[in-house]
Amino acid sequence: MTSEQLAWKIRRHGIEMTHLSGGSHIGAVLSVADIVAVLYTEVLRVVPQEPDWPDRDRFILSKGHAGAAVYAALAERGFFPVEELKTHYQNGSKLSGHVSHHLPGVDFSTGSLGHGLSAGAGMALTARQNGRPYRTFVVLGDGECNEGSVWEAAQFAAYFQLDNLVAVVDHNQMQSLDRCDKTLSSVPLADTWRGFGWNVLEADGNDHDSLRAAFAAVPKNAKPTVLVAKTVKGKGISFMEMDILWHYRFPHEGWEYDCAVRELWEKRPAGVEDPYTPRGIPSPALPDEKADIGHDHTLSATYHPTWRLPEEKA
Ligand SMILES: Cc1ncc(C[n+]2csc(CCOP(=O)(O)OP(=O)(O)O)c2C)c(N)n1
Ligand SMILES: [Mg+2]
Repeated sequence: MTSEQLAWKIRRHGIEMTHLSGGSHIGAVLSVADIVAVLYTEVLRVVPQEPDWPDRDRFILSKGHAGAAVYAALAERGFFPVEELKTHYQNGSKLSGHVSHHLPGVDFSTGSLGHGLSAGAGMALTARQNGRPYRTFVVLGDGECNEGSVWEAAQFAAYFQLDNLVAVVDHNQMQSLDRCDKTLSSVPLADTWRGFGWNVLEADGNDHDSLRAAFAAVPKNAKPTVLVAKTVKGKGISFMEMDILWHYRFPHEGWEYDCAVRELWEKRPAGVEDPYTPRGIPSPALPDEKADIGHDHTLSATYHPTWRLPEEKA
C-alpha cells in the first residue's frame, strides 16, 4: 500500500469511526493522517505478525486524542482486523478513544498530553544503552508543546545526545478551543527546538514528498531531531479545515457525514476501495442555509474576554 493510499484509508476510517461512536477529534485525525501514513508505509521498521519484535522501531502518538489515525494505520498494516475499527470508543473495546497499549503495535498509551516525548526519550536511551539499532518516533501536537514536560524531555534528549530519537510536531496552529496563538504563547517552534539543542527539519506535513524528504534527511550527529510539520487541521474535508468546531464535533447523520464521505470518495487514489460505501453516496443529504459552516467557533474570547493579540490592539 502506498502512503497516499494509507492516508486516504486513515481519513475514511476516521470519518466512519467518529460517526459511529459519536467520538471527538476528527480534525486532529485528518491533520496527522499524512504523517502517520508516511511513517507506517515508508519509515517505521515494524513487523505486523510480530508486534513485540525487540528491534522494532518505537512509535508514540503523544497527541493521543488522534488515536483513530494510529488504529486505522495498524489495522491496514495487518496488526489486527480492520473490522475491529468499528468498535472504536464503544464499551468493552480495546480501541479506546485515546491510544491504548492494549492493542498490538502500540508501544505506549497516551491521551494526557505532554508525556509521549519523555517515554520516547527513555526508549531511545534504552536502545543506546543496550546497543540496539531501533529508532523511536514521537508525534506531538503544537498545542501540546505548551506542556512544560515536553521541554524537560527535550533537554534530556539533547543532553544524552539521542540521535536515535525523532519527534514530529503536527503544526496545525490550532488546539482544542482556538488557535494556538490565542490560547497561550505562540513560541516560534523551530527556533525553540533549535535552542534546546535539537536538529530541526521543516516540512509540509500534508505533502508526502515533503515528509519523505524530511525523514530521509534525519542526521546522525549526536543530536535528536524534530520535524516541524506544517499541517491543516481537518485536512481533506473542506468544511472541517481550520474550523475549531471539528476538534470535538463528530460527523453527524445527514449532510455532515454524507458530504464528508462524498468529498473523500471523489478524491480516492487509484487502487483504493472504500470499505464502507463502495459506490460512494449517490444522493447525499446537502447542507441547507441553517447548516453551521464557516462560522467562528473559537472560544478563547469567553475565557479571556479583554485580552487581545498585539496586532488586534493596534
Ligand atoms: C494534559 C492534558 N490537558 C488537556 C487535554 C485536553 N485536550 C485534548 S486535545 C487538546 C488540544 C491539543 O492540541 P494540539 O496538541 O495542537 O493537537 P491537535 O488536535 O491540534 O492536533 C486538549 C487541550 C489533554 N488531553 N491532556
Ligand atoms: Mg494543534
